[in-house]
Amino acid sequence: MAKATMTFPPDFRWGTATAAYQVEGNNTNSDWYLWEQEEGRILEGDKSGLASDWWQNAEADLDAAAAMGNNAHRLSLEWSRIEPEPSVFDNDALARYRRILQAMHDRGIEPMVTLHHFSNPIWLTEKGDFNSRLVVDYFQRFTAKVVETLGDLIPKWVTINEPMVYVVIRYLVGSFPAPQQMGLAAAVQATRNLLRCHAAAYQTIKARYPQAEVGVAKNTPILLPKSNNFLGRWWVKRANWVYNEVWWEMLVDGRFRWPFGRGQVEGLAGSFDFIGVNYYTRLYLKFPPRGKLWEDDWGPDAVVSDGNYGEVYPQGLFQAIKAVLKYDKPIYITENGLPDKDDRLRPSFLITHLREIWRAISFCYPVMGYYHWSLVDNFEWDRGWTQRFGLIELNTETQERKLRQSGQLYGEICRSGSISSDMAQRYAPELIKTLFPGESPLAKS
Ligand code: IFM
Repeated sequence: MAKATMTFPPDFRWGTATAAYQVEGNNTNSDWYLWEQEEGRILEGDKSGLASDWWQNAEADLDAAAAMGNNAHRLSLEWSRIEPEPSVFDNDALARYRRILQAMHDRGIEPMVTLHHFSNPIWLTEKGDFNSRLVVDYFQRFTAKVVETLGDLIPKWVTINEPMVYVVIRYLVGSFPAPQQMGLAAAVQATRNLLRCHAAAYQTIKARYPQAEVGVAKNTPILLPKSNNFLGRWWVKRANWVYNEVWWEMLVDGRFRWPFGRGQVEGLAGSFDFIGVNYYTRLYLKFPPRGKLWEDDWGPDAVVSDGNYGEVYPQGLFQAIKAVLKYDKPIYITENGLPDKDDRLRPSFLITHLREIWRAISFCYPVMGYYHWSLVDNFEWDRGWTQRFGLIELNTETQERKLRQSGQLYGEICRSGSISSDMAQRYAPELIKTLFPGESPLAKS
């Protein structure tokens, strides 16, 4: 009997994603570096150190990505490395990024470049970072430099990574490097300036490279009420608007309204060519929230990843895709993954989440690519090295690598552009009964 196969379009982007601070190592001019030195900021006192040593040898992991059949990778540029002092640009750093981008092209890997992924130059935080309007000119100047020196190698751009995560964790929760001001007013101001930065970067890139595709990678959790009553549902609807929806609405019409405040943002209307969806999990919200933004007991039946990071909920990816269809833009899954040191869940996670994308594509939803978070274990911000997201396992002491089983599976998927029941049988046999019922050993032939 022919094996059942879910086939993806031939031009589908099969990728992985990383961020500069998390993989490069020794980013000593970043606000995260200072934060790491403070006691109690990073779980178990971990330090990023050499991280995954990309500054010296990104090429080794790019070789592994190419061997896996990847044709795309999302990486970020470290602003604090490129511009360690205001308007002083490091040409050696730019040259190194050029070599990394070229190495990707040489391996048939299309770069998607993120300009801001959580980390800032220390000098920027001293000037008030995203609370200060000055940041817009600084970010525009940084973007212009990148466009001028590296733009010819960058077909796809993400201006800002997970703006709402950044605002909530940095300005309200406080487990990211503390800005000079925290609290709601600071968060609103930072959001407005992030939008201005995005708009300035979008216009700067497009002025020089009109064909470049520019978007934002937006973290998109599925939000549900802890108690399914009127107030619970009302609260989730509000939270969903504030956290998930209004960002894209503001990019459509250019009008600021997060979660209140008014006014047009220059250059913002229509400033996105694609939607980047970062999807990890679903979250339950309680009303009233009582100091906790979301609940972290996922329920007795939930499958939960390492460190109670989140529930494995593949259907949420389909829901997240569906929620952004109304913007009528190409969609990239710019991040999706889980911390799973022993690779206990990742093989089935990959199959079940990619199946949701396959389902979306079969409904003609415009999902153009998938960037798994992450290619290699990397420094997971305030959770340090305690959470391992890589398809490649990293020994931080020796920098030795080992492809996890899930990496082998992802390789088979990327190289064939498909998921077959045979792969499920070998890597996640527990899925056969539900995903390929006709091929269960118990089914009659
Ligand atoms: O590691 C992070 C990444 O920097 C942003 N999105 C979520 C990932 C996993 O937590």
